[in-house]
Amino acid sequence: VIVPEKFDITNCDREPIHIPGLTQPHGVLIVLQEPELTILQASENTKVFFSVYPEFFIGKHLSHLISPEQVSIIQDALMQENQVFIQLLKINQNLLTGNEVAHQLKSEFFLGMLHRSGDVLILELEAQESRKTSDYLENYQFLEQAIANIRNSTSMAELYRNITHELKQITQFDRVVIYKFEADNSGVIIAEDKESHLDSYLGLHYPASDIPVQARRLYYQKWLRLIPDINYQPVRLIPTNNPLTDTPLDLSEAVLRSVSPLHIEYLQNMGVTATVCVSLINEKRLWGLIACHHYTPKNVNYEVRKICELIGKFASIELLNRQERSLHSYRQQVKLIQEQLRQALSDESDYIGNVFKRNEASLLELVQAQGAAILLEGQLTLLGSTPTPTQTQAIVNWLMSQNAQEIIYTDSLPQLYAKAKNFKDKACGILAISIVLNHRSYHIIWFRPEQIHTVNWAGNPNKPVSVDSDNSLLLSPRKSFELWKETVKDKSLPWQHFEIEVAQEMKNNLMLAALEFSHAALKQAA
Ligand code: BLA
Repeated sequence: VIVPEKFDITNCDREPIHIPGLTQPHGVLIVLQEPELTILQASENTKVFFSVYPEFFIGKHLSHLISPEQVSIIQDALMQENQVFIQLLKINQNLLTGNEVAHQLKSEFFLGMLHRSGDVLILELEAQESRKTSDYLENYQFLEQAIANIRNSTSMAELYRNITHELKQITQFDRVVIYKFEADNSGVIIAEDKESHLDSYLGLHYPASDIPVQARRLYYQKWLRLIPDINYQPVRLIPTNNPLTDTPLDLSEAVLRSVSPLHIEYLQNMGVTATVCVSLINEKRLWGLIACHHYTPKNVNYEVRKICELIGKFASIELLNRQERSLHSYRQQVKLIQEQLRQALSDESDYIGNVFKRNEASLLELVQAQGAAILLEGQLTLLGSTPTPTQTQAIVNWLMSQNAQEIIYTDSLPQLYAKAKNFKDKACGILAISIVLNHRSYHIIWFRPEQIHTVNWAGNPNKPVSVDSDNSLLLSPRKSFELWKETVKDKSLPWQHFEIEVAQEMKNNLMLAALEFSHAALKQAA
């Protein structure tokens, strides 16, 4: 007997969330074998929706459940694409005569959604109030306006705000946030639209473990997830495994996939009752999520979900475009600054340290540093937020003892050089270029503070939930925040690849400065 693995806070990245063997109860899931359309499995709640137990029709043809006309609609749909929207499936009333009658049906009309999973076909049915479909034109107009608003945003901040605003408008949820993944897969809330009585989450950070790796992988594949009521009773699949292969059913693409209980507990601790989450995908990576929260049960229908998904897809493209544009303009800006510095250095007759001092903002901006030190033959110039001169000199000595490579950078100086713990609020990350010319050394060192000191506490991380007993809150934003603080301890924001390239280029300028400097010194000596 294989004892199933229990998943908790220590091993949640191993939970196979794509094969829970369970569904959410707000619809019916039916597994079909192609091409005959024999029913292989079904969610147990067919009893609730159709007044029949799955055992009654498993192994039989789909036409035992729905009318032959509807079966042929499905067959036609299968000729076209994997994911097809089928309207208004009507349950075959013949099935019910004799035992329970038609008025026992939870609904007469269903929306059918089809997709393939491995070798089987999954048909998901959602009860509809009527035969009426939604107003196409109204949806189209909303979408057109939403896309225009997103597109016309004049800054990144406005773009993020507009995305949350549009999702809030269409879902009517209490809170919508954008959760952006950092390079280390931790996350930060960078935009929010919410009901005014709610506390803000803006600026809050969470560790990578809050959205484990297999979940991130799944969300890269599937654009939207939905939990209309987190206090749901999961529904079993009958039978649990595909009877032909005895393998679990992959529900990655299923709307009704039952969600990890660990995530449910987290949402409970946050006080959230319903969620919709849309992925933001940046070329080859899950860039972020648009997370919508509601504090009472709330479902969103197929059309709204499709609109959310489309906004997510459009926003993803827009984000990518703008990122490329801003990288491009950063590169232009860097070129300009480099040129200015070069000019200034070659024109100046006075001490070069002063040149850098006059151009302090430019020098720091080059690599997004908070401070810098320039050391030319023992003369030290400090710019912005830096350690003391003595501490800086000690860093330089340490750098020189490192067999002075061309360029040294780290986002955790305290790990390499223990004394840095004392000034990590100024210099936790360093990026250093050094030149040794005629036995003299020249250095530029950029500093970044420990990350925790750069966080802008717009929200209150100590109070996102009102419950106070700590044990029950192992899975909660507060614990997460503590964990995140641990993971970024002794760390600055990492140096980006292109920033290191910029430093490399700056080395040429430093070389120029060093040459000038030694010429001037020679002249003075003569
Ligand atoms: C999933 N966790 C998620 C998701 C979010 C968060 C947004 C994705 C849900 C979706 O797309 O449908 C986390 N939600 C947050 C955070 C905020 C928020 C940080 O609103 C802040 C405002 N979660 C944990 C821990 C574990 C964990 C410690 O915090 C594991 C021990 C697990 N989270 C976990 C799992 C999933 C998840 C397994 C996947 C749920 C699923 O799709 O089945």
